[in-house]
Amino acid sequence: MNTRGKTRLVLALVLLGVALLVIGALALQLPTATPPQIAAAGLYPYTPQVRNFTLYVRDTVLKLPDGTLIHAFGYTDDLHGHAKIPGPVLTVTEGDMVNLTLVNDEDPTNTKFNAGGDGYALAIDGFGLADRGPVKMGQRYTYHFIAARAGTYWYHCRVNAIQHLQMGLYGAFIVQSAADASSAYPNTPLFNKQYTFVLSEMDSVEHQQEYDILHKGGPALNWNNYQPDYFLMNGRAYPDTMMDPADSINGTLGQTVLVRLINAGSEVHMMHTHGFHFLVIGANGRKLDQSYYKDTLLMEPGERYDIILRLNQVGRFMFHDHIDEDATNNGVYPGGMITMINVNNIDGTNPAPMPSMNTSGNGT
Ligand SMILES: [Cu+2]
Repeated sequence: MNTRGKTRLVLALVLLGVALLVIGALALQLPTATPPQIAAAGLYPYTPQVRNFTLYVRDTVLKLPDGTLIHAFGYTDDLHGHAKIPGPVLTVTEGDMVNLTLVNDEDPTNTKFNAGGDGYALAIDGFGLADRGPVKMGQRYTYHFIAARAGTYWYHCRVNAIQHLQMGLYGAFIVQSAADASSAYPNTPLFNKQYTFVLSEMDSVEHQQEYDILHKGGPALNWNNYQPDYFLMNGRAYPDTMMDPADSINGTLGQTVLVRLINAGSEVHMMHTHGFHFLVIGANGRKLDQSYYKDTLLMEPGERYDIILRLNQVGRFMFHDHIDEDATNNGVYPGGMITMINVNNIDGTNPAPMPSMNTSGNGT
């Protein structure tokens, strides 16, 4: 082969290589199967749906029960809204094809805390989302994936994670069982109601320092000095956990309740029920081979547990983190990770008064 021939061959090989790279990149963008294909394959006793979600990153200010304000940022599904901390609960059914779009745009809220400079990227623990890399300012990216297995998952940012998770970039991702939406997994107890509790903590001093650095300049904050002083269930500290019925367990005698617990914080939490032992049926997005009873459950950062409560007695019972400092607001008890299990009679009455926290209510 003469020199020109060799040059042509090299050029052709380079072009072929580029073409393969492009095809490969496109293939990575595509879901592995479409819902009709999944349905045809008979993998799920359910016709999978296409589920579209969009998450924007926005500022917010958390107001704690003692009046402390914490600057934070997190996700919202509302283009013009403030962040929700935790982010919106995204619920799908096993087999669904999910299009989850992450948008990094100008925040219409006026505090401009989330500058968006480093970009954002989503991870869902338990799913291998395509590693898109940071979604930079002005960009959006849609993650495509099949919600292949029922379970309790969470999504969070994986760019500058130590700062971004502290700020509030996390939320619950729930995959309901395709076999029966009223059980978490095949052959686990049927439930009448389900709750999701996202646990996290915040260091109000470091949040203020981060906010000041952003607006006035200064050296980068060392988040390893993290000393949380507020402890949150679904973004609220007691007694604000009493404000929204979704943040406490409210049922009727005889009902069975599924509680999905997600530790989105950086510290361990020790969730404890008064009055009940609960059945642990799932951990970290999987059904346990052997369920077991507990009344105090250690949850390490990132862990999820699915627990079943059988409401077999009427009353009001505390449900709280048994690490006592986590049941405070800036060191003052009661606060933080405390909520209630309210079990009414079938006629809706409940003879039990709201317990005095200082005597721990209906026993410990
Ligand atoms: Cu207690």
